Amino acid sequence: MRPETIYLSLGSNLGDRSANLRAAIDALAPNVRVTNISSRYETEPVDYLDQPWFLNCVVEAGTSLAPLDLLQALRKIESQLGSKREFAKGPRLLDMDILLYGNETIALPELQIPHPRMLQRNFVLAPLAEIAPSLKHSTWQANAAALFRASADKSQIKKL
Ligand code: GSY
Repeated sequence: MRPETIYLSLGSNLGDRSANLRAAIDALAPNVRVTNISSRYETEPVDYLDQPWFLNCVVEAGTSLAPLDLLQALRKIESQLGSKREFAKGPRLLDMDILLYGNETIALPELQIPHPRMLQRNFVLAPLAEIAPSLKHSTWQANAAALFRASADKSQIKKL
């Protein structure tokens, strides 16, 4: 199977956040071949506000894993690195989400692609626009750079 280009969102707001992101990126090999990594962004929490700020980045990669196998691989990395979801939307050592899988649209109970909230989140749009400004999924009205410029999200982000 020809590798698909994928985009992943990584976030951490517990422990050594920078080391957590680095360890997660390293753990993606060999099934996920990383081709580009955005800057790290210090980001204000969204959804559940009473928690520490996150360190976020976006990774571009190639993979021959099928979407659900990729999801399983990401959940395994999260758990191997010691990340536990104490409660939904709460603090976590590591969170990895599939944003895009080629130009596919997937609507399964356990996996929706494009990620359903990605266009409402500066912590995703800013790093994505940084590494793939011209990227445009067929369901989007504009490319990543324009979507970030038009973002209605007021949460703060700082590029490091
Ligand atoms: O959805 C991923 C986990 N998460 C984040 C995040 O990664 N960054 C920011 N800024 N807020 C978040 N809220 C949740 S939940």
